Amino acid sequence: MNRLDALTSWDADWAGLRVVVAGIGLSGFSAADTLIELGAAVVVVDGRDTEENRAKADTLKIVGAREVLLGAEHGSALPDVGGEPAELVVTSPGWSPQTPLLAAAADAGIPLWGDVELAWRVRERAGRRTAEWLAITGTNGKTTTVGMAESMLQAAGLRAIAAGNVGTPILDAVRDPIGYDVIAVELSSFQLHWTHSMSPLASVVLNVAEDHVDWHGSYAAYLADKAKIYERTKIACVYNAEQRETEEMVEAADVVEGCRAIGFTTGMPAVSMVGVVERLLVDRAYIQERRDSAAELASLADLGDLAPRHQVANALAAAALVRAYGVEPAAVREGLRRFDPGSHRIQKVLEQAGVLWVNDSKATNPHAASASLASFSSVVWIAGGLSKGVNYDELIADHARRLKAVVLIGTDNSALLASLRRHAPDVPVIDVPPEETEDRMPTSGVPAGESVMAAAVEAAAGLAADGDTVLMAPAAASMDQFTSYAHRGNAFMEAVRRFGEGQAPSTKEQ
Ligand code: UMA
Repeated sequence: MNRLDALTSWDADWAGLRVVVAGIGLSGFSAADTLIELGAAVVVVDGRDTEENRAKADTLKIVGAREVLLGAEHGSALPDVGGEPAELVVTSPGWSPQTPLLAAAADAGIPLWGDVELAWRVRERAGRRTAEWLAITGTNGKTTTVGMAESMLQAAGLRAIAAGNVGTPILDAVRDPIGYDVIAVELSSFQLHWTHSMSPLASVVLNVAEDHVDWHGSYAAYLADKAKIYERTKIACVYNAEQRETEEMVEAADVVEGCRAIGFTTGMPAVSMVGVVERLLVDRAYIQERRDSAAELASLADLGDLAPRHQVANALAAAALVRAYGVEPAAVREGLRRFDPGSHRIQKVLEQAGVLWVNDSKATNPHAASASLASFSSVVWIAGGLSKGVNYDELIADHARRLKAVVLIGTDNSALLASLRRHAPDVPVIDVPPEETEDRMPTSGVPAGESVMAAAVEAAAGLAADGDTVLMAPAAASMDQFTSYAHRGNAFMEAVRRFGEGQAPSTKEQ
């Protein structure tokens, strides 16, 4: 038997296991720290030798890391651990399988896990409660749905937390000294790629659309990684009844015997689904009399005044997951009422001179941008960024009629521009030049996103008139000019506020 096969609890024999941890970001740091605590021999590698990474490296060395290797030169080969070959590599999700170090490990037959695999294996620990996992993935809506599930679980009086891709590394949740009853785990396709033995209580793929093609190599490979979430599910595989691909994933999954397929729909639910009837969110899945009745969970009003359709879908998916754990309808409603959708998602920033300014920095792919473009009729659209190899034709063709003008940001917006030329040739496009950003990034290490966004807002202001919406929903990731989508959203909101203040006196005079 392989030594790793026996490593299925915190109390297993991890001592001396030779592990290379790839990455010293959020997940890499938590993985290295955990493995050191378990007594493993750990070498950490990160391609960036920054002040922040050096500080983290010092901490890990103090607690007992064998070595921390920082700098681009270390990413190309797999290091030994204490002069001997590694027995395991634990990688951060951002590292693509093609990265030379990971490819070398795969070639040498060394097992590759992500932090989620490690977390799953150490979640049982003598004397501590073991949390059940509700696993959530999807191209869009993951963060909202884990937040809603967390809120519902807490409203039911359970000790629960949202963790994983949402921001709190899953290993931090698993190592919590008090422990949790349930963890709502947000999983990206990257994390799922490196997860092999997880067996969640319930799981969901909210929706699928093209994203992260560059990392996975193809859309089919991306879908295959998403589908892994359903494997070994114990109670409920939740699928999107309006997207057949997700149901097919459930059908193909190897689940624990007795596990059910539960659909969610924003329309009338069939048996074994949750859905909407006369403005009520209802359950026809978990009640005994589901053949001929439905239980009320909440009303659309509990989601706030203007909940768009995808938000209703997310609420239903979250409800289907927590109901699998046995959460009562009253807690589903209370959880939705308490839930704060957070910022950067179709967030109103300013309404001035008849122009509505909206921040949807969270729209990091065409699917998400499509949902927000669909909410407005005449749009000055701020878009562009890291496109991740996706195709924009469908998005532009679907929404060309709403576009009054487009302001492009991003260091390479050629894909977006080409689609605009093909499907919206009459829509004026203003390109915010990236040069200023490129000048400043390498030297200062701080993206000059603020100046790019200020220029974009200024350009949009010149194009928008009474009745228009200026929508910043980039359909691309942010990391070419910003540190994160939150940074991009904050830069937009700040620029809009400054613009609004500048305009305010003249507006009043009119
Ligand atoms: N690095 C390299 N070489 C590489 C890639 C990265 O050395 O080829 C190093 C970087 O220098 C950095 C570290 O690896 O120091 C970063 O690792 P990472 O990119 O995997 O990021 P973490 O800080 O570990 O954060 C990750 C998730 N990031 C990604 O998947 C890109 C976070 O999701 C998550 O919150 C966190 O783990 C905790 O679980 C963020 C994200 O953008 C929000 N996710 C993507 C998305 O939602 O679309 C998938």
